[in-house]
Amino acid sequence: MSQYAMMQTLVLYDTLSNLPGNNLSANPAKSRFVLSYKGLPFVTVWVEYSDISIAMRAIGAKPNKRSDGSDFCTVPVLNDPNTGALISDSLEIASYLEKTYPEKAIFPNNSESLIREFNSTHIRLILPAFKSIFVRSVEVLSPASAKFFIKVRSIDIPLPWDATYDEDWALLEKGFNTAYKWYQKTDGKWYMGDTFSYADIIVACYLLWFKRVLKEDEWVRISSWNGGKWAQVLADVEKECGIA
Ligand SMILES: N[C@@H](CCC(=O)N[C@@H](CS)C(=O)NCC(=O)O)C(=O)O
Repeated sequence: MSQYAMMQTLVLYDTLSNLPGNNLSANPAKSRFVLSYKGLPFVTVWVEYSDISIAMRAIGAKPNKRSDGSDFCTVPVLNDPNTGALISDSLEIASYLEKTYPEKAIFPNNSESLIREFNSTHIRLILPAFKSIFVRSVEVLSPASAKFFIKVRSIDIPLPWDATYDEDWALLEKGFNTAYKWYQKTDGKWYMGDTFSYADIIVACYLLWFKRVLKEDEWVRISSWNGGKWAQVLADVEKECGIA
C-alpha cells in the first residue's frame, strides 16, 4: 500500500488554456511537478485566467499587490485538506510541501534559501523573452482571458509585445548561455550535480511554458541552443517527476 493511501487528495488551482491538457503557466507547473515528484495524491481545478483573482479570493487565498497598487490573487494555490492549509505562491507551496511531506526532498542539504534566490535570478535571465511568450500565451487563451491578460501583464511589461524582436531573442540566448555555464560547473545532469532539486523544476517549468505556447520553429530555436541542453533538461525533469 502506498505511504499516502490514507491521505485526502490535495487540490491545486491552475489556469486554463485552449491547449490539449489545459496547462500553460510556469508557476502552477512548478507546484504540479513537486506534487508529482513527491507522489502526493492531487487533483487540479482549472480556472479561467480572467477569473483567477475573483475565484481565489472567494476561497480565502492571500491577496498580493500589483505594481500599480491594486490587490489581486494568483495561481497556483494549494489546498491541503489533511492539514487545512491554503497556500498561495509557488515558492511558498514548494516550501510547505517540503516541510509537510519531507520524503523525496526538493531542497536537499538545506538548500531552500539558495534556491529561493535562484528562482529570482533565473527569472531575470529569461525575462527578455517575456514579450514573445506573452504574445503566444494570448493566442491560447479565451477572448475574455486574452483581453484580461494583456491588461494586467502590460502593467509590468508595457505594450507593444512582439514575438519576433531579434534583440529579445539575442538577450534570451545570452541568458540561456549563462544558465548553461552554471550547469557546466557541476558534475552531473542537475544544477546540484548528481542531486535533483527544485532548481531543476524551476528551469524545466519555464521551458515547459515556452514549449507549450511558442510556434514550433521558435521552440526548435531554443532547443538547439547549448547542444540541445534545454529540451534535454525538460525531458529529464519530466521523467524524474513522473510527468508525461
Ligand atoms: N509569485 C507568484 C506568481 C504567480 C502568478 O503570477 N500567477 C499568474 C498566472 S502564472 C496569475 O495568477 N495571474 C493572475 C492575475 O494577474 O490576475 C508565484 O510564484 O506563484
